Amino acid sequence: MITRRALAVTGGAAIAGAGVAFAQQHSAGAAITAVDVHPSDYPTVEAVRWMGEEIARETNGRINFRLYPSGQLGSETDTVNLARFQVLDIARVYLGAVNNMFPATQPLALPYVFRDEAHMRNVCDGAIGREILQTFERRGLVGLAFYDSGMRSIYNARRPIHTPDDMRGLKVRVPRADIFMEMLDAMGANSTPIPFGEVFTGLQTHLIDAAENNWATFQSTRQYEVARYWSQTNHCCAPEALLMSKARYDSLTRADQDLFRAKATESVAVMRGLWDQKQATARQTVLDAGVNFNEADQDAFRRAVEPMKRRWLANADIANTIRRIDAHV
Ligand code: BDP
Repeated sequence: MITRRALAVTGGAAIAGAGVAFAQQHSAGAAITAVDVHPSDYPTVEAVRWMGEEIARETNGRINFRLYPSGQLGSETDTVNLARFQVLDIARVYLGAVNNMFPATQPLALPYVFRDEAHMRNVCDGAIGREILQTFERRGLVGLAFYDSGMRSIYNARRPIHTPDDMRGLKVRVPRADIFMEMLDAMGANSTPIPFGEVFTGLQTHLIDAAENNWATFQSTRQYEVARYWSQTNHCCAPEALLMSKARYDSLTRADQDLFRAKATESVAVMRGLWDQKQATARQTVLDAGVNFNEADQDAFRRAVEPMKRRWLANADIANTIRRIDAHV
């Protein structure tokens, strides 16, 4: 059993040390290690579990998945690196965690890029999605699929947010990515990048006042118990990424590689079915628990982030992808 302590990954040296410890156990079997920060019953974890069961069935048990949910093996940034160096095999992470390292993912994380969730799904399923997934191979990963992450909105422990003016002085937790920091700063807040696993305590101890995420995460982390105001901004619809260690992928036979790709692609539909249910039930649970809900002035938020968006669009590659996304059904 790999413990969180054994993999206490806080920096390069620690990652290397953890890598040795993990690789020793890892080499013993043909198990595929898959990690996620979410708990066992979250749609992303369920979808990877489904993928593993399918692959075990198709290979008559020759390949099995071992899941490490709930961030047991570290933060998303850590696990992306652990996968790159084949210490673990599959990391399901939010796009924010890879945004700085893989610039091709940046257009998907900019604010107000997708018209709605259907638009995001279509873009991810099409040529744009495929091209972006391919770029992970430049740095030791194979991009297997994009999963849904819904629309993100802002929640906080102090007051309803209607316009960016209401954001003044709020310390808002963001994923550690330049786009997210600039986005929340442009909305008038003080962006504070801290790891996902520390958000609940951060809100509880008032280290931060607010965070931004989707309904499913707000509910499953119980952050709604400490942040009682949800303000619907729908500012970001970046997807989740399902990534595999390229070294591990390359070590598979051609037939197994095809099987992994096929089952990962099929798992997207499984994930989306679970996701639609989870979003609806999570929202209801949170509202039933008395969280104050309000629609924010989304036009005001769009205007606030326009200058920061324009700066990113000065990059010709990003501008080109955004044009293609706009024109996409
Ligand atoms: C959630 C993603 C999770 C991220 C988290 C975050 O599913 O992978 O770690 O957001 O904000 O929606 O860091």
